[in-house]
Parts: sequence; C-alpha cells; structure tokens
Amino acid sequence: MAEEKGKVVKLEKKKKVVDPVEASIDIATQEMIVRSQELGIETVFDRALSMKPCNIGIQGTCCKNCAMGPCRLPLPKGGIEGEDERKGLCGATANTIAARNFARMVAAGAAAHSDHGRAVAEVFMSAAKKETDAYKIKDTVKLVAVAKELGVATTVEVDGEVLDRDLDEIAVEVGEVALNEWGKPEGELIYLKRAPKARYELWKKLGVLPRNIDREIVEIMHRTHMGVDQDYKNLVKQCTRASLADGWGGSMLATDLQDILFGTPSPLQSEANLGIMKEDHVNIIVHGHEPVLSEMIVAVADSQEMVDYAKEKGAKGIQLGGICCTANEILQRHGVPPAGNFLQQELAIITGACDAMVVDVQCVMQNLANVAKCFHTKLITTHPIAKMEQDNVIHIEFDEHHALEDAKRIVKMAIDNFANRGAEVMIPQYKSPLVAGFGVESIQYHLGGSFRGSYYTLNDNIINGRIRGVAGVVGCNNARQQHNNATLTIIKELIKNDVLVLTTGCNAITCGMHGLLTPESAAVYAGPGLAEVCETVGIAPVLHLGSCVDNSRILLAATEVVKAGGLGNDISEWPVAGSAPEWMSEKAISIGQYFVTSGVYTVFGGLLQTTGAPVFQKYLFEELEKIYGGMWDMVVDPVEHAHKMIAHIDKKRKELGIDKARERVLMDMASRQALDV
Ligand code: NFS
Repeated sequence: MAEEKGKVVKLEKKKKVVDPVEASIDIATQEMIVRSQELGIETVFDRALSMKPCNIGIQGTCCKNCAMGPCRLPLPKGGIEGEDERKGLCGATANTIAARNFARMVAAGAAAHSDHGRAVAEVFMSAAKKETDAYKIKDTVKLVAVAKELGVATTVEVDGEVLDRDLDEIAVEVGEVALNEWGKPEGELIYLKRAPKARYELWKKLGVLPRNIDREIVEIMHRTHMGVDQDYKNLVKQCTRASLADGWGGSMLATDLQDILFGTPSPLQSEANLGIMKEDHVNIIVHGHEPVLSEMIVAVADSQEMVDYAKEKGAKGIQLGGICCTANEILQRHGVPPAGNFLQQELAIITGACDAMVVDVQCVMQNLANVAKCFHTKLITTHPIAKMEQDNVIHIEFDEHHALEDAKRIVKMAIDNFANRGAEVMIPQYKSPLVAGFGVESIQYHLGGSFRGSYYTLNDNIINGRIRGVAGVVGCNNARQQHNNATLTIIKELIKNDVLVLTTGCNAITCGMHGLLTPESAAVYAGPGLAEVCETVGIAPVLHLGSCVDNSRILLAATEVVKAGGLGNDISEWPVAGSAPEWMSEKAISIGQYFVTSGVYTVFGGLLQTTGAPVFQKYLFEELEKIYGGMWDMVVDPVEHAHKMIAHIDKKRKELGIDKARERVLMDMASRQALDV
C-alpha cells in the first residue's frame, strides 16, 4: 500500500486467471495482464472468465420493473413453435419486456450523453457571463456559426447600418438558448433542422421529433414503469425520440459548445498505448468524459510552475495521458496521448507508475479503487454525481468557479506522490504514432473542394468509385470479447474494400494503438481506390473524429455529403453504414438507435440483448428499414460483420446507379487501355 513504500501488496491469488493472448490482441495489454497475475491482482479480464453473464438477462427477457418479479422469460431450447405464450405475472410478453429493457438502455445512454452536454452548457454560460477566469471562449468563428443555427442574432442595426454584434452578448444568448433545449415547454429541438430536409420531414411525418431532451428521457422511464406502454412498436418510437434528442440534441450541443470553449480540433500528431507513460516523469492519467475538468488539468500540468515543481521533486517532467473519452477530448485538442481504452484502465495503475488517476463520469470501473490500493496511486474522483465507496479514494470536487485551483491541487498531489512510487514499476514499451483531430470542418478541408466549400471531392470519389462508401465504426471494448480484435478486423476489412472509416470513442483509441490512424497505413491496408485518395490528399484511411458525444460530427458529415449533391437526398440514400464491434455501454444503444433512425444501417458485434424476443428483434432488424431506411443488425463474426456492411454499401451504390463506375475505376491499366481502343 502507499504507506509501505516500495512494496506491492499482493492480493490472494485467484485460481482462475485469464489467458492474456485470448484476452487481448494488444501486446502491451497482454504484458500487463501477465504482470497483474504475477502480482496477484485481479482485473476485469479475470472476472470475465470466472463470472458468466446471466443467460436470461443476455436475452433481454428478465423483467424486474416491479416487485412481483423478477419475471424471467428465456427462449425455450429449440425456439418457439406456434404461438409465443410466455408471459410475466402481469401478462407482459417477451416483446414488451425486451423492448422495455432496450428502451431503458436508450434512456440511460441518452441521459449520460445529454447530462454531459448540460454540464458543458452550464460552464459555457459561466464563461459567457465572465463568472470564471478559468474558461474563455476560444473559437469565436464557431460561436457565430452556432449562434446562427440557434437563431441568435449575430448582427445589430445601428442608425440604419448593420454592425457585428458584441461577442459576449452573443455568447450569453447562445448559452441561454442551448440550456433551454433540455427543458423548454413547447416546440421541438432546434438542431433537428440541421438534418437533410427529407430526413427532418420524415421524422415530422412519423411524429418522432423530440420536444426537449429531458422530457424524452423521462417519458421512457414513465412508459416502462409497470403497466404503462405494452406495445413494443410504440416503445421503439419513444426510443427514437430520446435517441434523436441525444444525437441531434445533447451530444451535438456538447460537441459544439466544447469546440467554442476549448477550440475546434484540427489534425495533429500524437501516439497511443500504455507505453506513453514515462518512468522518470510524474504520470497523471485523466479518465472519464467531460473535458471541463481535463482541460484545466492540461493547462496546469503544462505550466512552468508545475513542471519546475515536478523537477524539484526528482521527476524529469509531467506526463499526462488519457483513458476513454477524456483521452479523446484532450487528444483532439491538445495532442495529449491516450494511455489506453476502456479495458486498459486498471492496467494503467498496475504499471506502478501512475501517480494519480483523476476520474469524472462514465465508464470508470469501481475496481480501480481495489487496484489502486495495491500501489501508491492516488485515485481522485472529482464529480458530485460520481463518487466511490472505497476509503482509499480521494474526492476533490471540481467546480468551474475555482477550476484552476482545483486542478492545481490535483496536479500537485500527483507530483508529491511521485516520491512514494514503489520499486515495482513496469511500463510496457509499446505505443504507436497517430494523427487525430478530425471534424466536419477538417474533412471538408482535406476532402472538400475549396472552390465549392463543400464535400464535393469526397462525393466525387464516392461517385467515381475510388471510395466505395463510408463507415462510422464506433464504441467500446467489452471483456466478453477479445480486446481490440473485432474492431481491428472489421476496420481492416472495410478499408481493404475501399470503405473510408470515421471513428470515435474507445474504438478510435484502438485504431491509434494499432497504427491505423497514420497516412502511411493507407498503402499497407487500404484497397487501391481508397489508398489513391488517401495518398493524394495525405490522410489516413481511418479518421479520428473524437469522443462518443462527437458521433454528432458523423451525423453532420453524413449530412454534408447529402448537401454536396449527387448522392441522393437523404442519409439513407448514400452508401454509408455504422458499426459498434465491441460495444458494452448503454450509450452505445442510444447511439445505435439514432444512427438507425437517421437512416444508417448499423451493425453491432457482441450480443444485443434482444434475442429472447424474436418478434421485437425482427422489428429492429427488418421492419425499421421500411420506416427509416436504416436498421439494426447483429453479427458477431468480424469478417462477416464487415461484409454485411459492404453489402449494404453496394446495395446503396446500385440504387443510386453508381455501381458500374466502381467497376471501371478499379480496372487495371491494361484493361482501361483495352477499353479505350
Ligand atoms: Ni463511448 Fe466514451 Fe469508451 Fe464506450 Fe465508454 S469511454 S462515451 S461508452 S467505453 S466508447
């Protein structure tokens, strides 16, 4: 423990330990799993082996929404023949139960993203009103652009002359309008009109335009209470409202306001994996989601005062690293390297070189506290809604009104802790270079036409077939699957087949760790058409668009393609597909639902908890396509997963009549010459 300097406390060794190679394809992770086992420290990988998931829960047919249950309705072995007579005590069918469980996942996911957005909006408001010195508006161009989208006046008429309005005034009004989106009493979310016109009109016709963010989430909780909505189709309709309120509401506002406050990302270089930690530096790992905290830690850790203080304490400097989406936020804007993705969080502490791990909200495993107990690591929670019960966890509540002081206290605590390191430091020496920092604007810059100021070049390359289509591959890791394997296999298969990949979340970190985010990777992994485009414009075949709330960037990029012309009038018409190969979080379900209802065919790896209710599952997988042009799917085998996406892309190419163009462009020179004569 920390008091016993230089000595690692060994926990009682569990008998069942995981095979590191079966657990992960990443060598750094494998080495650290071996290390954890040498030290007798249990991790999520070992627990996944010793604890199997509940067979009924995994089918989505366990109902615990009232105290007459839990009622359990597993699918009988051999399936159902004839009428499905399964029902809970109240008579709830398997479809009702699975749909209610699914809806509650959407609600939780949409709530998590949107509450993140609300927190950003509140800090934005403090900054706009100049109540804090720590946060200032960085991107005034985006402020004005967003103001226009939100209906805030950006000019003022004085004596018949039109003048630019004061930026501070604009910012306060943007903050007010934005915050109102969570609870306005009437109307609909403003950003829905950013979608292609045809999509907006479809939502309107179907009656699924979200009214305000909070209401749609609350309504799911009401409808799924005992004895309310007992029609799976009607429940899915509410899932659509809540998920659209996430993707085109809470998440999109989070992205925009973060860009205005902290800067809109643009391409930059960095590296990823546990090897970014340095033995002779103070290592601070920030983990969670809201950049409100991590931005301050970055600023303070970069300050000369703190660097000097670290040197005074015997370190060569301060190395910051990130885990999960916090990693993505500070990577995109500052180039701070990710130390790992979701499943590597415990391992960062097991290096013995993590002087402080600072966490806020979401995807933070409670076992971090047990692991931290075995080392000198200070585990610091910072958010009032996310504390831990273990007594070795320190809580330093972070508040925008004294943000810099809080950050300073945390960084200083980490520096002071450097001297308490034990002898047993082991940092795996693996990291990969990467380029990150893409967004709607930078894709336009790289793949757009400066002349038209749109996605013209991207569209042109899709139409001529060099780029077969685009895939958004996003989401988590899941200890029930081999870490990073499905993600990597799917993405390699996609780019090999000329599909340009946009990625976010832990998925993006996986791509970084395995070298897919460098322009050089195009020549190695991409098909001839995609490689040619990547080499011409100098981009990687996989573009990192940020954290999971930044999936809103994928929605807007997909909309820009529609606007640029030549590929149909709606997102559902052009060759695009979505994927979450290793999903685990409820947020992924909300994302899946808004991808689907925005018109995207979306495939999940791992198991969706819908298999116990085949009729409901069929509704998601087949019927939704007739309504929204997009639908869910679940394919566990990664190669098959990628090929179902490619088949959908080809189907859309055919519908647009551009399937022949691709055949032409991929002919070799000899066949082209033969054609010319
Ligand atoms: Ni997305 Fe980000 Fe990672 Fe999954 Fe968790 S960090 S918000 S939920 S695990 S990708």
